[in-house]
Amino acid sequence: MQDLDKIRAEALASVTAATTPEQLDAARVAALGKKGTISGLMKALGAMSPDERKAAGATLNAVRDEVAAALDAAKAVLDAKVLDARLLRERIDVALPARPDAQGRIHPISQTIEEITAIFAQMGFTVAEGPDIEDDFHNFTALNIPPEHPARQMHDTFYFGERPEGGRHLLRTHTSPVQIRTMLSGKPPIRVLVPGRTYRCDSDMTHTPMFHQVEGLVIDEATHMGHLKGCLIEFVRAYFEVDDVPVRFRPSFFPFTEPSAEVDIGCSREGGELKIGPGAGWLEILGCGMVHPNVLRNCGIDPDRYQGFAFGMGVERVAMLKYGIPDLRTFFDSDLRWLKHYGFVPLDVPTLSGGLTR
Ligand code: 2U9
Repeated sequence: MQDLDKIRAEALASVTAATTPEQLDAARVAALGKKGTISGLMKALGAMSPDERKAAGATLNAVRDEVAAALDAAKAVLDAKVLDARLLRERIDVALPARPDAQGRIHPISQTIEEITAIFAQMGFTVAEGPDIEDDFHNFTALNIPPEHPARQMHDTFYFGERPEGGRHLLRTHTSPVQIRTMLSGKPPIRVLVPGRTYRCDSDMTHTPMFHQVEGLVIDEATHMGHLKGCLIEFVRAYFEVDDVPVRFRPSFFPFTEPSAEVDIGCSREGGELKIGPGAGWLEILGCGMVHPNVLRNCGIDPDRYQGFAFGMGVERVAMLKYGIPDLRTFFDSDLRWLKHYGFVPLDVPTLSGGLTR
């Protein structure tokens, strides 16, 4: 028992001396671990007579419990210390402004899509998205653009290689395949807005191989050209934030709409500065029309019961007009100075009530 007193004293001393979780763990292993001092005495009990073992065993158990309790108490104290130090180290001032040195801005393309979406959401449209890689059916055939139609050449399509089962995938040349998918998978009434990337093999001052479109589609039993005009006039006023902006619908042609129109808005160019609103000039900003009966039929919708309208616009174009961005290609230069000039502060999300542009 001389031994036990010494072992007990040493174990308790090393528990008291431990100032880190690692030292405390070492003290635990040294006393209570498999090869620890107290565990060693426990093993020795086996060699004793039953009476000796009973007495020594009780004392030994008491010492083991005492050391274990001391270890637990010291661990609680050390854990609390470690936590305090960590909380102090990781302290943040929640009253500070968010990321004061943030370099990035919301890209004008993202901002413009948000603004357009906010306006049409107010009118009851929901947003639909689809794949960038499409097939011939969804990008052309279903849209009343048959195989030899000149529109296929006009679209300057990026094609992938021939598939073993025939046919080639392509990068969608407009977001219209998403409306096709919407009509194929659901039933009217339909009111969807489709923003997204589109691709055409074309690159010059006014074209980039990748650009963005927002298209819309409305299908119901009694939807007519008056709804189309009202909807787009309302959009133009809200988007350009000009109440008296003149809007004109000019007859046009698209294979997927009949009749079709292009939408111009009024502008003035006084002193070389372009201003949207009443004036002598016109700017084309949208294409639209009543959905062609063939397109409805291709999507399993009965054109004798349903009709609807569709429209499409280039996001870069309407962003350039609204924000006075002169050069299309700068959108995709990833130039931080450009982004600081034309970009938008994060968290200033456009809403119709809070203002589109702040
Ligand atoms: C379906 C049926 C009809 C979408 C439309 C236009 C007119 C249009 C251009 C604007 C500038 C493309 O980015 S741009 O070059 N778009 O003029 N888009 S009607 O018509 C549809 C779409 C889907 C099922």
